[in-house]
Amino acid sequence: MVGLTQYRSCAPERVTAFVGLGANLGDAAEALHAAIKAFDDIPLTQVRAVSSFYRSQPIDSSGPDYLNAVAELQTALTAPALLCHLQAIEQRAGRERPYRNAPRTLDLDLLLFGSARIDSPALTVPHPRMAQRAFVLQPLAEIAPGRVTPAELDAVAAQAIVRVKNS
Ligand code: A4P
Ligand code: MG
Repeated sequence: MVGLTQYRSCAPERVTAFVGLGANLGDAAEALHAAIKAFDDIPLTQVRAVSSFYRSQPIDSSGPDYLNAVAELQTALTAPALLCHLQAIEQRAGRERPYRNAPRTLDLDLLLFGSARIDSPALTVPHPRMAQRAFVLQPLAEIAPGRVTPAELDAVAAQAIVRVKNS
């Protein structure tokens, strides 16, 4: 008889991933809500938590204020496969890339993928600029306090950011 442990080892490994959402063109709140709904349709993936939405001025970018949030996903996909689905959701939201850091209808960044460290041409994880940004660290700390240290939050405390209702 095959033990339960042996069956468990056949199941795909599930990883906790954190995705940063951002938008500052069009109806940004609607874009974030639609993206969160679309995460449920990513195969082998579930939404575990979503932060409040946060409003802030563009950093190294331009245009209207941004709305940002962070979602916790559990997935059995690989990191590149998850990124591919995130990019498809961006495209469906009308994302255009006229120049670097241009205003955008929807940006989905893979912030963390378990404890993985990835440095490939198409994917860097942890996201290389997340530690510099209150609009990433504050929503991340809200849903996963263990993933952000007080020192990291202190380092971005001067960046003005307002938590807004997300319903
Ligand atoms: N890529 C590599 N690693 C990743 C990753 N971890 N997650 C590659 C997602 N993509 C990753 O991304 C360009 C390429 O990065 C992709 O082809 C992918 O293979 P992109 O989304 O086309 O371009 P981007 O969004 O301009 O780049 P990125 O790196 O997301 O920009 P940043 O540095 O995150 O800055 N101010 C406020 N207040 N709120 C914001 O949300 N966002 C930005 C974007 C600037 N200022 C902002 C905000
Ligand atoms: Mg991006």
